Amino acid sequence: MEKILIIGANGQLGTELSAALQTKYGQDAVIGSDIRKPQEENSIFELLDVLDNDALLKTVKKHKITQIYHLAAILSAKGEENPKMTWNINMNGLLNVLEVAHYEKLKKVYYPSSIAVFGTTTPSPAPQYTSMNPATIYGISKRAGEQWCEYYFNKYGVDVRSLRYPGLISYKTSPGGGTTDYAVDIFYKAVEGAKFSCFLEENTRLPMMYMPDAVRATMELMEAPKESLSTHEGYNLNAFDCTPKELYNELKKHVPNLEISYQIDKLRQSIADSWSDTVNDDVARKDWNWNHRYDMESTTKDMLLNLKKKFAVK
Ligand code: AKB
Repeated sequence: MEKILIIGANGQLGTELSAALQTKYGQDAVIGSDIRKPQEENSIFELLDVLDNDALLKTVKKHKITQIYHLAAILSAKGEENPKMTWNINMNGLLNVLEVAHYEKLKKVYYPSSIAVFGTTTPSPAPQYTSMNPATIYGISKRAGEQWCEYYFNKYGVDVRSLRYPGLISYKTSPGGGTTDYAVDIFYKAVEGAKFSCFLEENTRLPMMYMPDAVRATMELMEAPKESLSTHEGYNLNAFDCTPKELYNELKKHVPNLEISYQIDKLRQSIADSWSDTVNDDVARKDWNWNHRYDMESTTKDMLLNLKKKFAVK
């Protein structure tokens, strides 16, 4: 029987991945953990700081963990406020997880990477194997993390798998500290009837994905036969790409009164400018049959529907 530990279970991805894993493996098979308690405890939960390797080992032994999803990280914009702290959390957290996976002979580890590993020398669309010169400490730590994953796989046989997520759009839990966060905020403003102030320029194109696709991609990669995987670094993952102006125009079809203004945040604009505007995910499509289901139009419809429901319930 699988016992899955999710580190960073309260975050944007963690909340939804935990629920999906509970549906698949059963409520008792998923142990959520984070540095703070969740607002609602829907599963077995442990307070855990991934930098505390004794506590991590104890949790793994206590619950007889077989798989870890290590989602805790500081994102791109927030990471620039304190680069050394970001490196410590993003890097040493992963190393603690890889060590425990190696010594406790865990079956699998999941490590999320990001389009932040790309840089200004990366061609567009970004190929799977390409020039990478990440400009943020978050991107540097994700790229180094991918290489540590490949190293632990080759040297110790730790079956660690990873995806390079685009900006994730979701309605259950908000992201925090990222450069792509505007693409979530705009939906909240549309539903609240408020004016949206965008921190990126109107023509800044970035890769995006709706959360149901991101959760399904993660589960499909984790279930794929090991022999079919050609890399244990992060797989490129693509759904659609858009600019703030295009997303705004799509939203206007449903919310005609929505207004937008642009107050550019220099830091986040420079981060977005350093990233690839679109990625090529042919390797994921070939190795484990990845296929996205949501484009910008269907994401917009579903987001609005669900956010309206969420606010109506309150
Ligand atoms: C961020 O904007 O930092 C994240 C990411 C693309 O990894 N959403």
